[in-house]
Amino acid sequence: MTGEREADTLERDFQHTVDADQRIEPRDWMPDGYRRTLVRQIAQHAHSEIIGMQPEGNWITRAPSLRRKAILLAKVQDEAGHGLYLYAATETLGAAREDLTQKLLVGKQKYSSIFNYPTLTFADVGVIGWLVDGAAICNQVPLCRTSYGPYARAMIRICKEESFHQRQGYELLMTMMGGTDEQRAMVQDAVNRWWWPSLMMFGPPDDASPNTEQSMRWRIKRHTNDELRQKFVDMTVPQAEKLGVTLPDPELRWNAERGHYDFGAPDWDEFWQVVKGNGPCNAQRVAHRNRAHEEGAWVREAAAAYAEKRARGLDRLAQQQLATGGVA
Ligand code: FAQ
Repeated sequence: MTGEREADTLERDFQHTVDADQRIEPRDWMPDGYRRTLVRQIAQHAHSEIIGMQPEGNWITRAPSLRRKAILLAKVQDEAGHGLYLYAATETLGAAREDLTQKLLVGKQKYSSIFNYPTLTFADVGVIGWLVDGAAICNQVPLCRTSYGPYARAMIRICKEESFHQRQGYELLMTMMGGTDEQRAMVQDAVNRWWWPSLMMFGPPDDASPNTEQSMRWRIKRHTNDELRQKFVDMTVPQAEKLGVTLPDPELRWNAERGHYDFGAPDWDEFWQVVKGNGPCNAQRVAHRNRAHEEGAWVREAAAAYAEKRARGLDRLAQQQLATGGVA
């Protein structure tokens, strides 16, 4: 009985902290469900960054100039960095990175649906920067105020880099749109292929999103999937006009009454197929990640051997210092 009362008090205090917009830190008490939800979301996010290196990585060796190659290399490296910050955030919740990596490799944990589409031309690199990073920013800026401290702090740095990524994508597309008719057609074709998958990145509609309500109560999520999708559309339509491309949605129009753009519904059957592993590139992405993991085994072994050697050396040094009374 006392235990139950204690648990109630802990839960009430926890919710007070969250409602007061204060951060929960790793050593604070938290409900098991809160911890589980965070590990699920942050791990999926980390996996998305790591798998998300593949579609653009596909173009590094074929970038049309040294400048474009250097920019693309830096962007793809940033994505690896984001994955690492995020795995580190899950570790503060007691998750083991090896365990999460394993779950990604065997398909037990998800990553964003968007990375299961192919990158057919170099215009796709620009469109990923513009639309995919643009959608990522819309979704992730509110996460800088998410209730779990380490996740919120990781997101601040990630968002700064994502904004830069979005601008490089838009700049690339502006350059292509100022080029030949063929280049303009490549941009339009890439926009046609990436628009709907970008809208799907925000997750299912609110009435089909099982996690939103609780995640909003815990202030892990600050907005619903549909709210963020609307924000993205409102932000992107004027950018598309300036760029000179058409967004492939006949229902897209300004609604003065709502003060927002109306837009059509993505194909949710396609979304769930991709989430279930049946998208155009799911098998390829996971197979590639498994191959890279196997090929990187020697790096992990070497790093572990070095860490062990260093720890032994430090241990010896400490013993010597003890023996000499701290005089080297
Ligand atoms: N893809 O109840 P909800 C990036 C799953 S990073 C696959 O609404 P929730 C950077 C969902 O997990 C992109 N699965 O779920 C970059 C759940 O399944 P579960 C990643 C999805 O968590 C740019 C089920 O459906 N960003 O782009 C998707 O409340 C360029 C029901 O959904 C993040 O991860 C999806 N799109 O809301 C890198 C941001 N949507 O777990 C390279 C953080 C939903 O119960 C190049 N995450 N599902 O089995 C979030 O904000 C949320 O987790 C949502 C989903 C909004 C994604």
